[in-house]
Formats: sequence, structure tokens, C-alpha cells
Amino acid sequence: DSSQLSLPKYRKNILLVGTPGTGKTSLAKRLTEVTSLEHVEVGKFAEEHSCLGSYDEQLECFEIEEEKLIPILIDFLKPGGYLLEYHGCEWFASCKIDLVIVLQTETAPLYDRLKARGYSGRKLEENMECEIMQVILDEAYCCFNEKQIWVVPSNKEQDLEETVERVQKFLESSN
Ligand code: DAT
Repeated sequence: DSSQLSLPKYRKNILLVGTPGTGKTSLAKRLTEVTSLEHVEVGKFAEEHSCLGSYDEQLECFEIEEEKLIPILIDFLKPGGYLLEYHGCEWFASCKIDLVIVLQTETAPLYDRLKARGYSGRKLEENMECEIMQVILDEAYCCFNEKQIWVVPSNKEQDLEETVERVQKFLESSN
């Protein structure tokens, strides 16, 4: 995309986290449209770097071999300019991360989104509980300095637009 060429390069790395369904992928997509940040979806990155372990029947996904992944990621992130997306954040405590964005969605819209995604039973319950108990926010406070953490609502489209603007200002002010 030639319009990207004129966007300034940033040396900051942003980690985008949240319970499944809170809107990480949607926000990441918008951010890569309007900034030069390069989107790194950690699951895909792990696959591309042969860091997948065995299949977890319960979670319905491949386990990630984080002992192998993290050193690769630490090196990869050094130049900056990356938007890292994953549901949790505890693995990334030793990576160069300048800002952690924790997306939060209220119970009713999150339930609808997960239902629409086909989640049911244990999977639906566990994800709802993860959000209600603020598991990922707790993780963020454990792993990062609170000054690096933004807790951002993600209930409606306007929330997304406001977050995009806020991130643009952050990148411009601290480049
Ligand atoms: P995640 O990547 O965290 O699993 P997603 O980006 O796939 O979440 O979004 C899940 C659904 O919610 C999808 O249908 C888009 C919608 N959505 C995301 N952010 C939203 C927002 N701020 N307002 C309304 N809907 C949103």
C-alpha cells in the first residue's frame, strides 16, 4: 500500500491484549491502516517460527512452546514498530514493550460476540469468567509498570475510534 510509505516509522512496540472477543483483531486492523506499526499476531508468529507444541483438545488450539518463542520474540522486537497481539501478556514481560493496551468489554456485548462466534458451554463460560474476573488486567499489572498500561473500553465502534486516535497521539508524542 503506497499510502503507508509516507507514514512515519515508530520505534515503540505496543502489546494489545484482552479476553477473546474484546476486539483485539478489529483494533489491530484499524491501527495498521493508519500507522506504520507492523501487526504481529503471536499465535501466527509462533507457527511461522516452529514454536507450536501439541494440540490442546480442551482449548481447541495448539500449545505454544514459549521457552522457544520468547528468545526469538525478544530479538525480533528490538528495532520497534510492532503491534503485538495476544490474549495474555505474562510471556512478554522481558520483551521490549512500551505500551500495553488491555481491552475490556462489558458482559452483555461480550456474551453476544462470543455466541455469534459459535462459542458455547465451557468455552463460553471460561471466556466470560476471564473477562469478569479481569484475569488479563491482573496479569498486566503483575508483568508491567502501571504507567505502561492503558485499560481501554471496547463496547462500541466509537470506543475503537477513540483508541485509534489515542494511540496515534501516543506514537507521535513519543517517537
Ligand atoms: P478479538 O480479536 O479480541 O477476539 P475481534 O476483533 O475479533 O476480537 O472482535 C470480536 C467481535 O466484536 C467482532 O465481531 C467485531 C466486534 N467488535 C470488536 N470491537 C468492537 C467495538 N469496539 N465495538 C463494537 N463491536 C466490536
